[in-house]
Amino acid sequence: MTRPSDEAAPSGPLPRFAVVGHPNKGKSSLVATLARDASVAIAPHPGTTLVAREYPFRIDGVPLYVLIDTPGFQRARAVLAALESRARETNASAADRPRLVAEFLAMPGQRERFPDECELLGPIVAGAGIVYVVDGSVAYGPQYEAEMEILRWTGRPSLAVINPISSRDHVTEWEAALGQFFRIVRVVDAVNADLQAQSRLLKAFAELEAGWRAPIEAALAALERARVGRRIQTARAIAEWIAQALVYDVERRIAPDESAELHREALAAEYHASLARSERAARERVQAIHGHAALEARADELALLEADLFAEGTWLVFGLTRRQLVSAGAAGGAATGGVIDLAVGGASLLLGVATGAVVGGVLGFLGAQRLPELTLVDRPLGGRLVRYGPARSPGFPFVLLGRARLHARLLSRRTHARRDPVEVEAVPAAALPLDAVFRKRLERDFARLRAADDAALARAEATQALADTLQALLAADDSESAEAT
Ligand SMILES: Nc1nc2c(ncn2[C@@H]2O[C@H](COP(=O)(O)OP(=O)(O)OP(=O)(O)O)[C@@H](O)[C@H]2O)c(=O)[nH]1
Ligand SMILES: [Mg+2]
Repeated sequence: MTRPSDEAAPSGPLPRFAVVGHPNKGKSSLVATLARDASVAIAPHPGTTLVAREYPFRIDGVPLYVLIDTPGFQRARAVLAALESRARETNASAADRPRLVAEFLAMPGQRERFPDECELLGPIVAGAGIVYVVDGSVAYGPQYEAEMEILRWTGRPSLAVINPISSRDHVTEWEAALGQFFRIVRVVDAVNADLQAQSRLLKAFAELEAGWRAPIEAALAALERARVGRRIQTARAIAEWIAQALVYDVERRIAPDESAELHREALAAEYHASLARSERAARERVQAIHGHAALEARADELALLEADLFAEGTWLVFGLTRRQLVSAGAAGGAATGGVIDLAVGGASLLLGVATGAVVGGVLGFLGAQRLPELTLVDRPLGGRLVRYGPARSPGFPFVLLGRARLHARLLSRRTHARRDPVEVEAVPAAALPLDAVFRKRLERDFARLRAADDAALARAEATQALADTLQALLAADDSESAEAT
């Protein structure tokens, strides 16, 4: 196990928490969420975790505490019976129980007889705190008592987490039962807990042992700093992408007598494909900022789906679900104009579904007359160019921003326990409001970027101005989502 070598790390041994319980109750999910580690093995079937494994929670490479993922109890009753008979034989008192558990684990042959119990009890006997995870959607039963009793015998500080996997139906019952074994009982959704819920749980961890308070408080502070850092980086990534897209064009040299029109189709295709690629790259950057770099493979599948939708002439319009789109064909041309006006006015944001392939669709629903123009450029030193772009529609950057903002919001809320693809579902316009102040500020930022065009310094400043606006907007989105939970 790596120990902090950095000066910023708290001194003394790191707090360690063994996450234990019955198989398939979300132990690994809780570890992945708290450690912000998407590499933790999670699967729908029991017996996924077979060995105890440490996941240090690190900020800037410095470990602040350690979570230990463990296999579920398999033979709790047999282990408890063995411990009890040993206690009777040796006339042991309650004070002897922690030692009896340690001796039990050390006895030859135990790893073969009780591999799971040895794995999960090992770290506890070695000094870890106990986090006992149960599923609040299934009924409490006495079979759990042997597990809790064994944990009590270790004498280690402990708390219980009720994870409501599919409902909260049995939470009250569990609270009554767990309250007899654990001083602290919390209800936490292991897969969907937001940062506030995670922080509350960490505060409970800090109460388990006096020496753990300071390091956990340091972890909490680091967590908040990291969140702000992610927001700054995300705003910057989106600003750079929009700055690039706003002035993007494609050019081709043509012969003096050639018609520019002949090149329209090829240039438009190149323009759309390139913009789609750069949107994809921007999304990957935002995903990496959130520690979700591995999501890209799954986004590919989505891209295919959307490319098909686009090929059929369907537009993914904000406010319509994918199913509605598929069944209804597409939003009609007339309706589209109306939606665009709303988007430009800021009353509603026009959003496609995730991934870059839809950029073509986005341009599509900006209306034909709003597509980038084809221009003929006579060059001073001779020769002619035909140019496609940049997109001058005032709605264009708002569409790009709306999509990026929704994507960023999904990522900032996404825990590392989730294994489903990112689905930028159609969200009601009201979910991503853009008030008049932000809209005006953004209009100014976009105008500045368009005016700056090739002037490097002006461009850099305008990009930073947009990043500052976006950071404030993302902060507002974050606090709004925190209030909603
Ligand atoms: N919807 C939802 N699913 C959950 C939640 N917690 C766990 N799951 C699902 O339940 C399954 C088991 O989760 P794991 O985290 O692998 O459970 P475990 O306790 O580590 O399981 P073992 O390692 O096999 O003992 C996975 O399919 C999870 O996605 C939850 O809070 N909500
Ligand atoms: Mg597991």
